[in-house]
Amino acid sequence: MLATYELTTGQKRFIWHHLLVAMVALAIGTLFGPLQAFEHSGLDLYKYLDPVIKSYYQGLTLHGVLNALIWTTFFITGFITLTTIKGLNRPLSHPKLNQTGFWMMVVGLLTAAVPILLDQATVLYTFYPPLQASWAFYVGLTLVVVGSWVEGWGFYLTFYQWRKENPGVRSPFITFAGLVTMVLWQFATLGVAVEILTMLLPAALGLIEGTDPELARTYFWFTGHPLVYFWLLPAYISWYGMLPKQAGGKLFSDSLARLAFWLFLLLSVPVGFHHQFVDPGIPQTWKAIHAILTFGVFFPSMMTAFTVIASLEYAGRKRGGTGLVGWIRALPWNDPSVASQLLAGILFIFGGIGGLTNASYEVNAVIHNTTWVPGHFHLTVASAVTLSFMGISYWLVPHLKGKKLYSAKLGVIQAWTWFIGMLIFSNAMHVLGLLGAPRRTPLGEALYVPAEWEGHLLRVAIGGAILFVSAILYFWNIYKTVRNPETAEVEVPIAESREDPQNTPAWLDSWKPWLIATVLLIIVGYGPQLYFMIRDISLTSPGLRLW
Ligand code: HAS
Ligand code: CU
Repeated sequence: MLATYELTTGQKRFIWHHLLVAMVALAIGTLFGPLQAFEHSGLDLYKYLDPVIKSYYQGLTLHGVLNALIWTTFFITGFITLTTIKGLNRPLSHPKLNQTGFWMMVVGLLTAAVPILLDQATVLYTFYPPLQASWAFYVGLTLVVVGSWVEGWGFYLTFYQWRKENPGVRSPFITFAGLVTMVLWQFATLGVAVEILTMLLPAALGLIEGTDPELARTYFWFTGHPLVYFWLLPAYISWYGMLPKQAGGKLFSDSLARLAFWLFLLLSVPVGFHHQFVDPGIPQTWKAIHAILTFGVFFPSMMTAFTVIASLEYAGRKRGGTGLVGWIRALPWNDPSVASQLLAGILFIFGGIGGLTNASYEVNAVIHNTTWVPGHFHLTVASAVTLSFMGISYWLVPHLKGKKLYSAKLGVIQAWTWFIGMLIFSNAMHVLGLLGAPRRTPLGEALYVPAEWEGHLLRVAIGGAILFVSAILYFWNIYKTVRNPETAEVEVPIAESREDPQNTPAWLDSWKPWLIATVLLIIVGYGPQLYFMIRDISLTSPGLRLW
């Protein structure tokens, strides 16, 4: 189906507001990245920020919450608004509902921001009970999540309306994939919703004596793992559904693309115990089951690597590239959106290999709670995801604002500096992890660190500094684009599939069996263990403020 529907000014403004909040969050959140990196190398700039920012941990909380939770959630809901409207060729069926959801998210963000800035919520983005933040932090984050659900319901209703009018027609891929992402998120966030509403918030309000940290962690990682796919899948929507068009080719296989999305929905929840391999309260059998399922959810990413690279090869050869690698050179590397996403994909190959390492029980024991883990997630959420989102914004911001991108060249330089900075940073973090350096620790404070760490700690700082320069280039380019006097009509790039999507088997475009299977697998994967933990709950760990 051709995307003939043009977004109205109001719709563009609505999506832009999502992006604006996302980018402001990223801009503030990234400020703390280099501060942490420099701290590791012994240069503590935090002391100059006192009394505004009181500690390394307050900075780390801001960094994690703003970058991992806020930048992603706002960007993604905005992006899925676009893929819903553009794919279905129609406006949102209940725009007021979506607007309500958005404003709930904004109010939630502000509510959570106050205690974080006042140093009343220095509990990092994973909450870590029995650490206890101000109630406003939990209320605020709950509102962000519920607001995003409300936006999701708006997408479902729009899709439902389209489906009624178009029985038997394959749903457009970008819309389909956006909806799967939203459904995945709504399943995923049930864990953290229960954690906050039954434990953290009542404890923060003094209604209950304390929390049960083991159960709280289990709820958290119920959400925490699929959360990473909520971040990743919008990048995949672009890699499958847009990048091939930008590169001058077509999507290699519509069926494979849909199958990958279904497998993410099916498998991404019941794997959370791979974050709890060292938790004493989880029986070995359940750890083993989740480890096996983790290897299962690795497959749709392998399928993605295959399908996206095949689509790119098709594009590269069409552009005249020959030989084993000639097609790679023939890709439009001078397009900042394409370059960002290709480089994000390359970094993700290493992030994925690290993920598989983490998932292996024995090796996890070596790297758990070391700097290896932030090394891993900077290649994934901060590269595959964030660099792709930056790449998307190089066409999306011009599209929404009707402006010409200020500088394509600067965008390409930005993508490469992110790539190089991240290679240095994450490699150093991985190596340090293998050498035993703990994560979430102001290493610069340590009186003695092993001599063999020192060179790597310096590389952490160098990588962090390059990333900081890259972030400034990004925001400068976006700022100048928004203010650009030169206008331009920039299209949403939507890739055609090599085959007619109508030939994609109907079971790959049918929600019911996949939703039922997902619910069943969650019940099997979490039900028994949650049952025992809830039966034996002891809300006795008093809330702690260690900062
Ligand atoms: Fe992870 C910890 C396992 C993927 C994020 N992960 C984390 C944490 C975060 C995170 C934030 O099993 C830390 C949480 C905390 O604070 O404690 N992760 C995995 C596995 C995968 C994986 C098996 N993680 C991600 C993604 C993330 C993310 C994606 C964010 C977006 N992770 C773990 C485990 C832990 C963990 C354990 C706990 C560690 C511990 O002990 O605490 C897999 O899904 C990865 C599969 C990926 C691949 C790569 C495929 C490659 C592709 C690129 C193709 C290339 C292209 C470019 C298109 C198999 C698709 C072509 C270019 C040309 C030029 C041609
Ligand atoms: Cu995980």
